[in-house]
Amino acid sequence: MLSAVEIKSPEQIEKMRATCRLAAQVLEFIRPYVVPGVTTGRLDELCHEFILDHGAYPAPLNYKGFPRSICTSVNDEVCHGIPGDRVLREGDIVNIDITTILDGYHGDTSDMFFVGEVSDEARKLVEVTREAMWRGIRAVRPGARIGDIGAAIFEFAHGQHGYGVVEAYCGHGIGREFHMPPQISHVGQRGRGRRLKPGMTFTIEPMINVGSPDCRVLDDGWTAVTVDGTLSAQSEHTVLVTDDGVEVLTLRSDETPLA
Ligand code: EYL
Ligand code: CO
Ligand code: CO
Repeated sequence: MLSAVEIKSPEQIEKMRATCRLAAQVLEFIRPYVVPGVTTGRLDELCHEFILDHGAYPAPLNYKGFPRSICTSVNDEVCHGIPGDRVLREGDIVNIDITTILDGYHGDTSDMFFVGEVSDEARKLVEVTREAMWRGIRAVRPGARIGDIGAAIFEFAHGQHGYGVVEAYCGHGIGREFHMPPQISHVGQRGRGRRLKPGMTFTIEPMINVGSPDCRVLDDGWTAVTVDGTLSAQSEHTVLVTDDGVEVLTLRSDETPLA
């Protein structure tokens, strides 16, 4: 049976706005540090400190045993890359995924970063991935269905660009818990799934591969990579269903909302 999706009260929504604003600020803060020669472990330390300095806690740390405070997923890594001694090199692309806990509420957002100059293939993948996420976000409004989100993402990323859309990992409801109902597939079918209602909060976080959509988990037990070694990209926002559409709770100042 499908478990209920929580409808946030106005007070809860204010707390979601605050934690999501902080998560967005972490991504803005870390950008200048993502340069050739930095280690993913250093990026983790910097984000960890920034989050604690703002009175919050990093949700991934010890979540199901995850050993670090952020996820850093490089090149063919799809998600859940563990920060460590890996040195970022010119031409790499890296996803940095931040989840804050502030006043008991979670805010979850990620984006791609270019390390120096990157290939045209990498740049195009990242641009299509961001636009796929925005198309999913623009499908959110009261009365729409969850399947409409993944349909918009899939039709653009696979239908128009031929990329693989990862099915193994989904967006998720979020609030007092990191992961709550509903699951948001990025390969949805229009008109399917439950209806969206004002006060729902969830993430949209498509992972898009140049080649096959299939993933495998490395021997470290966490890092998901593409089975065929092709590049993968992801971007993620936490959103609120409003009375007349959608509010992007993790929106950054460098982004154009819903253009
Ligand atoms: C930790 C737990 C296996 C995250 C998300 C960090 C990794 C691998 C078990 C989902 C699931 C982030 O929503 C997420 N990111 O947007 N696990 C996650 N972990 C982890
Ligand atoms: Co995330
Ligand atoms: Co998430």
